[in-house]
Amino acid sequence: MKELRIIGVPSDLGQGRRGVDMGPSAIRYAGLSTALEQLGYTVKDLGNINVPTPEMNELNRNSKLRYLHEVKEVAENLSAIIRSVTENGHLPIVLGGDHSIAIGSLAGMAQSSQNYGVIWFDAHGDMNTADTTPSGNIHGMPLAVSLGYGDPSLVALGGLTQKVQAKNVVLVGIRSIDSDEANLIREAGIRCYTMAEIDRRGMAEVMAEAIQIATDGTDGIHLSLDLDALDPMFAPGVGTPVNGGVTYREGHLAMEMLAASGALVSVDVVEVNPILDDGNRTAQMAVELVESLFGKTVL
Ligand code: HAR
Ligand code: MN
Ligand code: MN
Ligand code: MN
Repeated sequence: MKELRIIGVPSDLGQGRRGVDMGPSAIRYAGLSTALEQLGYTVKDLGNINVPTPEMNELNRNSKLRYLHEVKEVAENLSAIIRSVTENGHLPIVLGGDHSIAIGSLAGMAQSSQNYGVIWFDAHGDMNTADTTPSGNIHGMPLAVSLGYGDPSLVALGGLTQKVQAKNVVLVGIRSIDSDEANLIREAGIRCYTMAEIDRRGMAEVMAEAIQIATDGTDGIHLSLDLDALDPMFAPGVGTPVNGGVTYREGHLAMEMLAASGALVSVDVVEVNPILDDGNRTAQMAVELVESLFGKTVL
């Protein structure tokens, strides 16, 4: 089995509420490395990449896309690390930070000439562009950027303008989409499994299809796991909670099915905000989900 590499990206530049920069610490504190070692993996934690804090007053917080320049630099740095991790044959686990960091994860995976699909596990579509964003927050845009839509400097990051093919991308857990964002999801042609569809068909059927789509003609799956996909009952420590989310067992079932697929090539764990949490529950939930993702079973 592949060795695992943990990379922390303490960014809160892509969204509006402070504290998500402490996500990597909270997830480490919840015991991520030890849990993975107990499953038999060799794990190396590469530490955090350097991220400017919003208090640094030379930052251009007034651009239409908030902290555009800094978000781009962070994504560039992350993409280079991802690339070296995968080229050494290891599997990257990226700890956020807000979801804007996935721009760097997907750019890094694309640069290492990996032909991969994406499962975007989220309450939100993250398919806004500069034209459709209601907030200017880049964490609402990373999937659009990775598909080639939006700010040209973000889209161009890492050379290739498209980091993944729309036909291999699925959204799972969706229940909050802005109206113009919905148009782009349709136009791009990505499969969107809303909570309503999960309710009706069940998570098992939905994930079986999602894995099929993400592996069709690819070498593996990148999972971008936004903790706000989970119902706030199980993951209260996130900046943009939305009721009616994925339950504890549905979340684990999804991760267990991904583990069984053997197709996982990389993962982001994002949007954990310990300041908004109840104790460290959301980071603990993240660690438990990652355990299932890497093969933890009862027997
Ligand atoms: N759609 C809204 C926006 O673009 C809210 C996005 C919230 N995003 C996340 N990531 N928490 O999924 O501003
Ligand atoms: Mn600079
Ligand atoms: Mn997200
Ligand atoms: Mn979200």
